Order: sequence, then structure tokens, then C-alpha cells
Amino acid sequence: MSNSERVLVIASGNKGKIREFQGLLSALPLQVHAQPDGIEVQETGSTFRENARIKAQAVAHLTGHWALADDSGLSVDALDGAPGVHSARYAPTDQERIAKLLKALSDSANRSAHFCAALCIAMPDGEVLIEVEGRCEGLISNTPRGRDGFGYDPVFEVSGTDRTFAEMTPNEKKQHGHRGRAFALLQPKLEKLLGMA
Ligand code: ITT
Repeated sequence: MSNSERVLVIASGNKGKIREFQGLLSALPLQVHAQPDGIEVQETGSTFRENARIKAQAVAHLTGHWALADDSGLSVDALDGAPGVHSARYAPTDQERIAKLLKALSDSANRSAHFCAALCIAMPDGEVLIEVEGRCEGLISNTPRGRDGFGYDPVFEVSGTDRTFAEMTPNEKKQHGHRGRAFALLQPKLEKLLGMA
């Protein structure tokens, strides 16, 4: 198999993440596939890093291809780091998760928060090829703003900007965001593995 034919499966069922990764990976000589329907991996780890590894190894094993997983979440200082690794399970829908978060913070003056993304690429035999992490600091806004992105994007105002992720273009989110920052660390390692560097 030549490197230009290398398949990389995005080990995620989250459409927002998959869309971001398709953009991030578009310049690389890879066939990027979404994970097949029906795969459910239990996230039994207690850190983003552990959960990314669990998902990448499981999907690589099931598909027979290299798999890229992302475990990410929002940690809010005034809530002792919640929802953290439980960000996806904080409430049933994005809208309900945002409502629950704003209610939990109420009119708290401390609105500091950060997003983390742990990325892992694993091989079908379980070997981990790359692990990286990215982080983005910000504040939880009082009300949702913006129409782009996914998840908690409308209530996460990025430090040093006056905008939420949902008010940014994909390129701006790539530059400032936790996933884009993690990907900037992953990309040179992946290029080396693909024989490009
Ligand atoms: P997969 O495990 O299948 O990838 P998931 O949505 O369950 O999908 P996680 O367990 O990593 O993914 O949970 C991350 C949650 O954190 C995600 O569902 C969002 O609610 C939130 N999140 C992560 N990155 C985000 C981002 O860039 N913008 C907004 N919310 C984000």
C-alpha cells in the first residue's frame, strides 16, 4: 500500500468533531473515513488521554485501519472542573447541556473555563502511534452567542477575543481552539509517519 492510499478512520460518532477533522486532515495524503455506524465504545477512563486511547484502539481493531480518536471536554473552574470528561453526558442534548451549565453557574462572577482535547492515533494491533493534547482558555458567557460549531461553542468565549467559538469561522476555531492546537502538534508527527517529513 502506498502512503497516498493510507486509510485513517475518525473514531468518533460526533458529527461536529468529524467535520472539524475532515477540514484539519484535508491537506494530508490520506483517505479519511468516518467510523462505521453501530460502533459504541465505553469511555471507562478517568482522563481525556485515557479515553482517546481507548477509542482509537477499539476502532482501529474493529476496522483494521489506523484510527484517530479525540476525547475532549469543557472544565469550568467555579464547578470544580465539571463537566470535564463527562461533557458529552452532562445532559441529553447540546441545548440542554448549555442550559444546565448556565443554570449551574447562575450569576457567578468567576466564569473561567478551558477546553481540552486529547488526540490519539492507534494501529489495529493496539500500538499507539501518536498522542497529543491541546487546550484553550476562555470564559463562559452569560447567554449563548453565534450559530456555528457544535456542543458548548455558543457559550465559550475565547480568551483574548470577544467572541464565542460559535461566532468564529472554522479557520479561526482551528487557530484558537483546543482541537486545532492539538492537531498542530499531531500533524508533523503524522507527516513523519507518512514519510512526508
Ligand atoms: P465521540 O466520543 O464519539 O468522539 P462525544 O461527543 O461523546 O463523541 P467526547 O466523549 O469526547 O465526545 O465528549 C466531548 C464533549 O465535549 C462533546 O460532546 C461536546 O459536548 C464537548 N466538546 C468537545 N469539543 C468541543 C468543541 O470544540 N466545541 C464545543 N463542545 C465541545
